[in-house]
Amino acid sequence: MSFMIQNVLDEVGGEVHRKTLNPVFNETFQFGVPLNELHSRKLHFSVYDFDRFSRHDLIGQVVVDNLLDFSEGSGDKPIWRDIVEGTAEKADLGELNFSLCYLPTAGRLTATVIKATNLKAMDLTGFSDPYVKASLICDGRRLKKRKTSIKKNTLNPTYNEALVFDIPNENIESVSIIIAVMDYDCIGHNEVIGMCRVGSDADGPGREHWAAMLANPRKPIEHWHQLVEEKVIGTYVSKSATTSSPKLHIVVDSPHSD
Ligand SMILES: [Ca+2]
Ligand SMILES: [Ca+2]
Repeated sequence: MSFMIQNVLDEVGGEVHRKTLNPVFNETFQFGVPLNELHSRKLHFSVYDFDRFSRHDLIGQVVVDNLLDFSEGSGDKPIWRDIVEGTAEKADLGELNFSLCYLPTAGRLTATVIKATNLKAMDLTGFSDPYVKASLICDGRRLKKRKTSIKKNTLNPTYNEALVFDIPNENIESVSIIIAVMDYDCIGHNEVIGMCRVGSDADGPGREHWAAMLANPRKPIEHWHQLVEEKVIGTYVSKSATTSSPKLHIVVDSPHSD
C-alpha cells in the first residue's frame, strides 16, 4: 500500500501482507501540510499486489479530497471508501507530434518527429530522458528501426528529426509503423514510456494520419498522437518472428543502445 499527497510528491509505503484478500495494516503515516493548503491537497491511496519478480500490480486506488473537513471532524473515526480501478496513472503517458510524408515514385517515407508533451516521468528525478524509436512492421515482423537523439531530463522534448524508411509503393498498404517514446537509462534497460501506431490497419488517429499521408503525396502531414501502453501495441509484433526470422534487418544508426 502506498500513500501520496498530490503536488507534494510525498510518498510512503506500507508493509506487505502476504497471501490475503483482507489485510489488516494498523499503520500510521504522517505528512506535514500547512493548514491553509489543506483544502487544495488530496490524499491518494494506492493498493498494490506485491510481485517479487516483476513490477507490482495496481489493485486500485482511493482519493480523499476533502481533507479540511476531516481535520475539523472527529479525530480517529474510521472511514471506509470503495477501492476504484486505478486508471488515472495509465491515461497520462503523454502526446507525440510528428509528420508523415510519402514519395511514391522514390518509395520513401519520412517521419519527422517534431515534439512530445506531458510525457510520463520514468526516473526518480521526476523527469525522463526521452528518445523516439520508429519500427517498420510487416506481417508482424519488425523490418527496420530508426531512432532520434536522446533529450536529457525533460518531459517536453523537441526533436525536429527526420526518420526515413524505404517502402516501395506496392508495399505501402501492407506495412505499419510503431512509434515508441523511450526513456534512456544509463543503468539497466531503457523503458517504454508510451507508443502509437500508424498504418492502413491502425486504430482511429493512426489510420487517419496514414490515409491523409497517402492522399497528399510529397506533402508532410502533421498530427498529434496520444501515447498508449506498450501492451496495447505490442500485439502487432510477433516476438518470435523478430528473433528467428532470417529476413530480420536491424539498422543501428545511432550511438545509443536500447
Ligand atoms: Ca528510467
Ligand atoms: Ca532515464
